[in-house]
Amino acid sequence: MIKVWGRSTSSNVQTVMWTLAELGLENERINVGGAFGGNDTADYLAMNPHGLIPVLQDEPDVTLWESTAITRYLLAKYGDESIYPNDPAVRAKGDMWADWAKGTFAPVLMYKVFWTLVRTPKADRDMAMLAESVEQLKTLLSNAERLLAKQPWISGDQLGYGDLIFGHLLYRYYTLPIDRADLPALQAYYDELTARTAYSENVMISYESLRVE
Ligand SMILES: N[C@@H](CCC(=O)N[C@@H](CS)C(=O)NCC(=O)O)C(=O)O
Repeated sequence: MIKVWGRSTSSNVQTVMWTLAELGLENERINVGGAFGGNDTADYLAMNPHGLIPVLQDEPDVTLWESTAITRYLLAKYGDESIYPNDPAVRAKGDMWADWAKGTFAPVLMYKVFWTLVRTPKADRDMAMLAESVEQLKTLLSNAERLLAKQPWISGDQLGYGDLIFGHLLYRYYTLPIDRADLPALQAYYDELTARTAYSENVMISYESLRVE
């Protein structure tokens, strides 16, 4: 059976768990990382030399780290044409937004806004950087808004790789106490995501246990 190593509160673990659920793949998740620890043992480092979560093991001998690489592996091995198109030009449309989500949007949302509001003691918060980052999110998401006004999913006509890498971040975006731009297509897209059991069960997970006051 497929095994995932990583705590459920990790957004990178959530990408993998959501993908597994969309593909209907049975799996076992082992709590590792954060308060659970266990990601600095020799056995764990043999699976991921960086000591980070998630790690995915698929029988007989596939061991992978990096959530995006894991997601692509799962889609390529177990997905069909609708979730991971064979046509390179069609696939690349979802890839572009996935790379943008991971490389441009997530660093601002996760490392600046989420980290400041949830994982930094109040006394140490850089409020000027936070305000600037919240404004930056409005600009970044207005680009996603224009796409979603034209098509139902980030990847195109069907939920795909771009959605899995971008969409899981929206739970944190919409639940953090920040000022948000009025983006109706993005809001409708998020509503569609939250109506999916695969998303609600694997992504909409409280991050209160990570909070530092
Ligand atoms: N680029 C990596 C990032 C992995 C990463 O930074 N994981 C965090 C959790 S989201 C981690 O392992 N933190 C240490 C811990 O939880 O103990 C990926 O996408 O998988």
